[in-house]
Amino acid sequence: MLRCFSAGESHGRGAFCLLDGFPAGLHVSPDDINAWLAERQKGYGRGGRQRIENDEVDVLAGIRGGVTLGSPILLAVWNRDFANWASAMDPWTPPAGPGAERVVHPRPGHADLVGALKYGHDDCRNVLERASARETAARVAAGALCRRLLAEFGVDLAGHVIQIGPVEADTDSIPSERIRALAVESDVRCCDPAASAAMIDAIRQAKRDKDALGGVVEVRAWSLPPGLGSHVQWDVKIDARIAQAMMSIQAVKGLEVGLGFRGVSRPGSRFHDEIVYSAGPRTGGPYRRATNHAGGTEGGMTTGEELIVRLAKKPIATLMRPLRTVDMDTHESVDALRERSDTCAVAALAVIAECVLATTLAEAFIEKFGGDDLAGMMRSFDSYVASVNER
Ligand code: EPS
Repeated sequence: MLRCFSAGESHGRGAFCLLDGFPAGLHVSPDDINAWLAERQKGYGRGGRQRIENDEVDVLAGIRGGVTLGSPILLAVWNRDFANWASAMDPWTPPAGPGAERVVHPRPGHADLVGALKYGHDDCRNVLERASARETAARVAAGALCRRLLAEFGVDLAGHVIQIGPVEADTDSIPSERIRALAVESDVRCCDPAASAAMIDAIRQAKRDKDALGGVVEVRAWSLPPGLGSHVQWDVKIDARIAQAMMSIQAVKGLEVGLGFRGVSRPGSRFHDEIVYSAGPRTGGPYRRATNHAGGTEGGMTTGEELIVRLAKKPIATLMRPLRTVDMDTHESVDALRERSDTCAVAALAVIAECVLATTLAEAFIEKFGGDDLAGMMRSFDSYVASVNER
């Protein structure tokens, strides 16, 4: 069973990830992980923090000589900014120096207030440090390993931005294999150049207005076998697991699989995907769908068609023109804490979502094909795909 947990405070020593249950025998290089850490840091609209950080993975356990051992993999992405916060974040001595003052003006839209109430903190920093989206560096590192694993089975994924603020791109007709190449051309990871330019203008305007923008990201995964996940119990359904993983990404407020909300106005006859037969062999098997409105899942299992998921991200909640909040000491109405922040991080979400989806799919692969070692998984996968193609 693959399990993935992170640890780390935004301005603490680093972002850490423990990946337990990852199979032995996968050859990996530092660049397999660092390339995705670098992609996550890109994107027009990020704040000053990204000029401080230069994320690289440090493997603390579980990989030897460039090969995974089957033992827990512990990954660290050290925070360069920790040097500026060392005394404020020191584990043993009470906070001192820059950043040490108590945060008692919780920011609307953040975890600050509820976290302080729930955990009994009288300094919201004890909450916001962990709630920060810096944590996604750790999950991207783990997801990068998972996507390396999936690549052994021919599975690939691509995430891209389809909306920032009011600006929408039309990318439905772009084949998945082209998405990555087109998205990396754009400073906001959008495949449509005209929309990309308008998105950058919108972010620039939001920054001038001391405001923030959210958006919509789409992730596609392809060359999947049918039957990842299961219909038999609610907690093993693949779409439910994807939804939990995706909704756990900071600031994500909505999720769609396939047509999702956009499909409800259609009658069933124009929603459901007709089944056709097309002799393989093919990883997805010989039974195809004439359309893919379902987005690659039926009954909580992958169908073998492309998996298509969309995520809605709310605007960043730290505003340079702060909203009103309450001073938790005096109960007076005051401006929220104004911290250095990003104007828009939707482009980063495209990379994060890709890596988080890879982790969920790797978990389902390991469950279906056995997770001790890659060679064993491969035998089981080959025999399953062969049997599906004979049906
Ligand atoms: C974040 C606030 C900003 C972001 C940070 C997430 O950090 P800071 O408060 O240090 O300026 O830059 O994201 C990252 C550091 C990152 O690597 O993605 C927040 O409050 O969520």
